[in-house]
Amino acid sequence: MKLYFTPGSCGLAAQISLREVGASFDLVKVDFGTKHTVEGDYMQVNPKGFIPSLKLGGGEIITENAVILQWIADAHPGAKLLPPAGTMERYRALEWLNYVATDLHKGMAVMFSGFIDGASKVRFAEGNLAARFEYVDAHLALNDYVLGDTFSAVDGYLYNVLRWPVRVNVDISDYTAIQAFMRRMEERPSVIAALESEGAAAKYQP
Ligand SMILES: N[C@@H](CCC(=O)N[C@@H](CS)C(=O)NCC(=O)O)C(=O)O
Repeated sequence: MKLYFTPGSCGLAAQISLREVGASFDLVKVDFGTKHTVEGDYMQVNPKGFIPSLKLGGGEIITENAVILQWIADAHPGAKLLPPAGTMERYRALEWLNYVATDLHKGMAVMFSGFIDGASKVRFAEGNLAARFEYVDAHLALNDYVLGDTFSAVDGYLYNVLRWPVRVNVDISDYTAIQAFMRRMEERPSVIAALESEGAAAKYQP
């Protein structure tokens, strides 16, 4: 199995889950600018040009973070990374996965965009993102992990995305439940190893 990723971006979530289930995988680094890897043209792997992609042993390629995370969970049911398919708990987990993928991940992507000027980004952060962080913070004030008491695939994705605000000058240091969540996540061997493999700072700095 191969995980195509770029350090510091949204491939961290899949890597955390792969490590949580004890999967054996290789990391293939994608150059954002050239869309190339050591193997050649990344567009042949994922014509959308996005990371992450997960290439399975049989050659099938899965794209889209929220789908990759579901595949990892479903292929390793013993790890209980997501509730079983068909249950109401699974739909609750999917609500969160979708929220992280759309409102948070793609919301944060606005802040990295080269097409949007600085003043617009500030307005967007204050007028849109702040409410998303407040919602997550209020939820985490009542729950150690997104789905309750135990870690799930959603947590790795949320952790991944919440490492980004500081990089775009969005201050989330006052969200105390989010800060506690980040520290909790950084105690997990999967997170420590994934950060190390990306050459990322081991600790999230608010
Ligand atoms: N819909 C995709 C989006 C993934 C995505 O936005 N990936 C970003 C990194 S976090 C990317 O590959 N950006 C490359 C680029 O914009 O050139 C998913 O949910 O997996």
